[in-house]
Amino acid sequence: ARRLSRVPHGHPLHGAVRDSALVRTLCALPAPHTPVWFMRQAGRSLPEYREARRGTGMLEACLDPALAAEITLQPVRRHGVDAAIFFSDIVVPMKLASVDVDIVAGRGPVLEHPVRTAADVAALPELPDAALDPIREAVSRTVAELGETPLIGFAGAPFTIAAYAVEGGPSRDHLRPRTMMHADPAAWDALAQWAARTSGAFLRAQVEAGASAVQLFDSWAGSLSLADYEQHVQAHSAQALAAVEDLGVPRIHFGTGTGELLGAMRDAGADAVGVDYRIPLDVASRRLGERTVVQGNIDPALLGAPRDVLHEHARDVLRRGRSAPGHVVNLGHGVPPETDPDVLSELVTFIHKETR
Ligand code: 1CP
Repeated sequence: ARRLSRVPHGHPLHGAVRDSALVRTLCALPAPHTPVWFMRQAGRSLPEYREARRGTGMLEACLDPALAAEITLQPVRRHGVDAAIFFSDIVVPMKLASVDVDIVAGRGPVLEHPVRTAADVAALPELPDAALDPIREAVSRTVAELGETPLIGFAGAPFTIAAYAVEGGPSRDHLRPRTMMHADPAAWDALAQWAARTSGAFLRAQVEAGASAVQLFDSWAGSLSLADYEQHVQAHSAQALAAVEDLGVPRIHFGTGTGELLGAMRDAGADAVGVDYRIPLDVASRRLGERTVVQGNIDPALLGAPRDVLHEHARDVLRRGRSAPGHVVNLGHGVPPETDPDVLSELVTFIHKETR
């Protein structure tokens, strides 16, 4: 809570958003109910999203401030979640830096020229500050509509960004970036530093324009050993998170398969750590210690189970979450595209009823 005093004058976090369940919980303060939001809540599971996106490419949609704001607001209106997450993508700052990246429907981010050598890394373009203007405008428009509901800004962590840059697209084991760390550590460091600067600037633009919390997504960090994480990744993630430290907003750090990395992810500079569905929250909280808030970790697979089975699972998640100094309910990973939106709305009501 002390950190909140650093939030700039005029920022929405000084108003009603400060008393929201999300912000209070992230600050380990008592809240009126347990807050809930869903990773990938803005996206393919909503018919109004598919309608809004019709005929518009993914990156084009991200760079259209009115459309990005509308898509960000859709799940808040429909589900009554306790936070909006800004509609964008982890590769948007790369695109704004003029890297040849596209998001291919049904596949994900693809680079025309993968970044494989020290020379490729040295040739990466810097992100000009003015290129972030469409992001600032989309965030301002969103926050103006959200009122008391906080907006979470986000960025990709350096390893996850580098995983796409080096592979040139989605991959399973992220072998190429993990090889680069050992084969050419200097090139790896330069690439991770570039990613940290670029993601850091993207985070900062969102907070300055009105986001009241941030989440750093290191979705693929779980493919790393703890030793590799500590030696080749942690300092770069810390640098990305440090880009918003002076702005005082709470910071969430998330990855999947990161049971062994939780303490190291906390130490990169997070107030809250996102936990996937593979380890129970009480176990995660024991690893994280008494000062770190946890976020998670309803198994997305259970969204397709009968309601009483989902409710029993959600009760168990709530029970285990009580061992942490604060608990933000989320899924263990993103909303599956085929999810029935009514299941999400009903789950929000259930979490609020159980915890009020
Ligand atoms: O609702 C929200 O969560 C906000 C929007 C959002 C966020 C936070 C999108 C929209 N992408 C992201 C982050 C993101 N992008 C992550 C981290 C979160 C996670 O682990 O899920 C990652 C890994 C990406 C990369 C990416 N972009 C993928 C994954 C590919 C892979 O390696 O498996 C995909 C499919 C995309 C495209 C994308 N981003 C977002 C949407 C709605 C889509 C689908 C676009 C479409 O085809 O219509």
